[in-house]
Amino acid sequence: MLSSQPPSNVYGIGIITVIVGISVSIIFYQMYYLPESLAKPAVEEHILNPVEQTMISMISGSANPNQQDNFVPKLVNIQLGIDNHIIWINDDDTPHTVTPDHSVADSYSGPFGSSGVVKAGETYEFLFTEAHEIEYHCEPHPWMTGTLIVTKQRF
Ligand SMILES: [Cu+2]
Repeated sequence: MLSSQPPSNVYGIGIITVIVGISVSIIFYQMYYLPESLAKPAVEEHILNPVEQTMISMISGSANPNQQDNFVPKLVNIQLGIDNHIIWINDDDTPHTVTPDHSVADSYSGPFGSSGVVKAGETYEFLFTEAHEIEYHCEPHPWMTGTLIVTKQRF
């Protein structure tokens, strides 16, 4: 009778394998899958890939406090799903920043503002996925200011 059954340690190895397998699955789910799915909210495809880009130029001479224009256009109305991908381009010969007056974050794209300076000829990009009203400036040249008003698409 006994000889027809596999030795009991085969069952032991089988059970341990199953337990290890389940444990690894649970750990993977908690450490990788859950944070990934919680980190970024679901955003509609047309907001992630808007039809247009909005360009804002830091025009030549922006570092001069006597010059009236710097961020051009200064006030920008943005509609989600239309032109909510914003690109600042430094057309000046001096490094500038895009810095919010009060720190603000988009729940999909994260904190708003250039992490350092935007050098001459370089760009800073940001994708807005929710409504915001943001006043921003340039850190080294605080007279350089701009306003963004991001709203939901109007039909
Ligand atoms: Cu500046």
